[in-house]
Amino acid sequence: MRIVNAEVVVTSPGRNFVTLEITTEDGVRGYGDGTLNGRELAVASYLTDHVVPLLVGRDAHQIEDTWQYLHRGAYWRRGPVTMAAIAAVDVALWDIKAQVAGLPLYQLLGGASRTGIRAYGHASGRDLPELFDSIRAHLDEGYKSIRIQSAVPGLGTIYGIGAGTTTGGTGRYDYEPARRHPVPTEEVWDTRAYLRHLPTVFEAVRNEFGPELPLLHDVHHRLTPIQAAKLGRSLEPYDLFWMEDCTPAENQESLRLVRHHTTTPLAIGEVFNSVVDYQTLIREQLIDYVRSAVTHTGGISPMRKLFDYAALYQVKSGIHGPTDISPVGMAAGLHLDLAIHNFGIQEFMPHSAETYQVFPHAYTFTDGYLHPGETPGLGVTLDREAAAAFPYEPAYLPVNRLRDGTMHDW
Ligand code: CS2
Ligand code: MG
Repeated sequence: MRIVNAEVVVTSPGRNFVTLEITTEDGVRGYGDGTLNGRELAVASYLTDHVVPLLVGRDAHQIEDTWQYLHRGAYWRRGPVTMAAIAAVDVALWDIKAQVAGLPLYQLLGGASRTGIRAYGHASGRDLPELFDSIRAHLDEGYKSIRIQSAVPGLGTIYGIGAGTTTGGTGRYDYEPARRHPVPTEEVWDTRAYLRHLPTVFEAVRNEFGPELPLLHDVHHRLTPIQAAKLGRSLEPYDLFWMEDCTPAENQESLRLVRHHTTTPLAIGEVFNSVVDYQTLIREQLIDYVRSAVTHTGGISPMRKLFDYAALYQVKSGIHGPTDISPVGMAAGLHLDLAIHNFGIQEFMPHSAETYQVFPHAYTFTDGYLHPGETPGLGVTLDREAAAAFPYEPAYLPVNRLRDGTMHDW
């Protein structure tokens, strides 16, 4: 089934997205997400200038060979731009294969291993009353697990604090980290203030909402290994579902120090691009959840291998699902979530109405559980006309500096 066309569509309904549309000689269209927040045009160019010319004429059924062709054939392997581009191709081809088979994609991945996909939502607050309101609003939306992010007294804007934390009935709060600004905005960080404040927030949340509600927190790469060990230990009384990205994990061995000092479960990997990035972390049981997104890890083909490797060590999935993963990328993750055995949890930050107008989709969120739907293929399409109404706008993620001006991890 020859590929006769492949096009890259860049659109910005509320935020920027990069989507690859592949068309076969039989008129079947498949979609793949190549969105890399704040670097979108790099992936669009990689696809348009270097990959699309290689796709036309290929057999759309040869997914694994195409993956290897783009991965090994590039000579320059891995990295966020390359892997987002390859992911867009891989997912579009899986979408096509499932459409041709007349089955929802999860059926090609081994069928359903559960009836629904447990999701977690993002609650945050500039103070406790606002945080409690945000938690209640998410519980009202049906979420059964909640990520907690809090402002830190004495610091201005920090990661994860939504401008408007009440959902207003959409299950979404308007926190979009990438700002439409000619240069990145700068935030100020103080680790000691954060380490003093966060345990008091979790104590208050447990006192207010009780011991059962699964609570998650994203440290967002900001601590040294010993600081992460200290935080993990100080949060143990509050029984977190996970503490995420507690320290930059390029140095995988640094997690040995964290693991040595705390039993708080650890989730890592949203900035990783391949199974290689996890090798020591998984083999030495240094993490409990794999946070990769399909879009940033080369697609469904390598993600299946990653989850199979993780399963050997009882490590579970925790697929990354913020709004900078498009509905196409979200759907790809949901099909995997439904099929794999070692499923843990799925992040779900709903998109805006504008985004859903551009990306009609079959997946649903009901009473705290997601489902990819039963539509053949991925179950998401791209409305080209609607997409054209939202042209690309430059946007950057913020950067972070310590009080003395030193660059720090955002
Ligand atoms: C975050 C992301 O959802 C998360 O866990 O770490 O929101 C992250 O900040 C963005 O994806 C960056 O683009
Ligand atoms: Mg994160």
